[in-house]
Amino acid sequence: MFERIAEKFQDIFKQVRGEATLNEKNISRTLREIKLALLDADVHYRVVKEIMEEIGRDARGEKVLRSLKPGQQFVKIFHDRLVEFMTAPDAGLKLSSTPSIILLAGLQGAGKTTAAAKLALYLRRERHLSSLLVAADRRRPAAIEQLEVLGKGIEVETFTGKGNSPLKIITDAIEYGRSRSLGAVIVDTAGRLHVDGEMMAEIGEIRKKIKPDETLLVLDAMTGQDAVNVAIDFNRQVEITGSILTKLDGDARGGAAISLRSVTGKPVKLVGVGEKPEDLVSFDPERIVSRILGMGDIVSLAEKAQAVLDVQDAEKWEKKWKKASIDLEDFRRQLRGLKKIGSWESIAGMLPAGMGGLEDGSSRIKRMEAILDSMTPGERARPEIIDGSRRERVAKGSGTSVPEVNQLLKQFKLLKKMMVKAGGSRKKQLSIGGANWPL
Ligand SMILES: Nc1nc2c(ncn2[C@@H]2O[C@H](COP(=O)(O)OP(=O)(O)O)[C@@H](O)[C@H]2O)c(=O)[nH]1
Ligand SMILES: [Mg+2]
Repeated sequence: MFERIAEKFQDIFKQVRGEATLNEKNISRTLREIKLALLDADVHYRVVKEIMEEIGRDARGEKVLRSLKPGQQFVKIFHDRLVEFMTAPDAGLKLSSTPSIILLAGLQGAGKTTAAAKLALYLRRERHLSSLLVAADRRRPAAIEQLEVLGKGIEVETFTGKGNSPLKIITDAIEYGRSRSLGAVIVDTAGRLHVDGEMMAEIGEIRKKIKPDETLLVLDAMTGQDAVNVAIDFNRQVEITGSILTKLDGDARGGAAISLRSVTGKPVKLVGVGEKPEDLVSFDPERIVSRILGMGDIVSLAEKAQAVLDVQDAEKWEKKWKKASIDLEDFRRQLRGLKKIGSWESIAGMLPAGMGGLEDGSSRIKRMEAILDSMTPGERARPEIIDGSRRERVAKGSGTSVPEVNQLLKQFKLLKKMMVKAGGSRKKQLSIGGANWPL
C-alpha cells in the first residue's frame, strides 16, 4: 500500500536530510516537492493547502533551523504534523444501545457487504459483542445471498426478512435483535454506481427512522479523489458519524486516508486491508503515516529487531540487562546485531529519541563502530577510565572527533540507565549512580 507516494517521500527526505543547513532556497524546493507528491497522491487540494501552510511555518521555525540536523528535524516535524492532522479524538465506535445499530452506506462495490461481515467479526473480537447482519440491500437479489454466505462463514446470523421495503426489514431486524439480546445490528444497504438523489433520500429516511448509533460511510481507498468527493456529498446530505476505508491493501495512493477527516470533519474509524472477514482493523494514523512516508512499519521492525537479539545470545544479554552490567564490548555486539536487521535508515525510527531519531544512520553506525574499535579491550570493559586524553586518542584513531566520542559514551550511559530502570534493584541503581563517570 502507498508504494508510489512512499517512494517519492523517500527521495525528498533523502535530499533534505543531507542538507547541512536549511535556507530559503532548499526549504522552498522541498515544500514544492512535498506539495506535488501530496497532489499526485490524490490528497484533496484544500487539505494540501492546509498542510502546506502548517509545514511551511514549521520548516522556517526556530525548532528546525536551530537544530543540529535541520533536515532531519524537518522530516520529523512533517511526520508528526501529518499524524496530528489525521488523528481524531472520536475515532472509536460509539456503541451504547442494546442492540447498537450500525448503518452502512456507500456506492456499489465500495465494500459494504464485505464490511458488514468484517464488522461482525471485529465486534466479536474487540468488543465481545454478538451481531445480527441485516440484508437491507433489496435492489439486487444476489446481495442477500452474499451476506448470508459471509455470515455463515463467521457463524453470524443474517436477517433476511421478507418483502422489498428496507425500512420494514430493518425495523423487524432490530426487534428481533432486541428479543435475542444481541449486542449489535449491522445493516447492509443498497449502493448505486454514482451518488444520486434517490440513494441519499433512502439512506436519509432510514437514518431518521431507526436512529443508528453509527452511520458509517464505506469508501474504496483505491478511488482516491472520487472517494473524497463521495464523502463530501454524503456528509452534506446524510449525517454520517464516520467512515470505513476499504482496499488499503491494494495500490491506494493515500489521498483518501489523508484527506477524509479534514474534509468531512468525521473520523475514519476502520480500514479494510483485504477481502477476508478478518481483514478489518482500527484506523491508526501513526501506522498509516509511517507507510506513506516510507518509514516502514515501525512496530513490526521493533519486533524483528527483538527477534534478532533473541537468537543472538539472549540469555547472556538478559542476565547482563538485569544486572545492568553491560560494557562497551556488549554495546559493540548490539550495534553489529542492528546492522544485520536491515538498513539503518529503516530501523532508526524505533530507537529512543537521541539514539537514532531519523538520522542518516548507516554512516553514523559505521563511525560508532570505528570509535569502539579504536578503544582497547580494557577501555571497552571499563568505560569510566576513558578520560580526556584517551578520548583524544580514540577520536584520532577512528578518524572521528572528540565530541563524537563523547556522544557515544553519553548514549551508552543512557542505555545503561535505561537498563537499570527496567530491571535493576535499588541497590544496583545506587552503585551505578556512584560509578565515577568522567562525563
Ligand atoms: N482487496 C480488498 N478487497 C475488498 C476489500 N473490501 C471489499 N473488497 C472486495 O470488493 C468487492 C466489492 O465488495 P462488496 O462488499 O460486494 O461491495 P458493496 O457493493 O459495497 O457491497 C468484493 O470483491 C470484495 O471482496 C478490501 O478491504 N480489500
Ligand atoms: Mg453489497
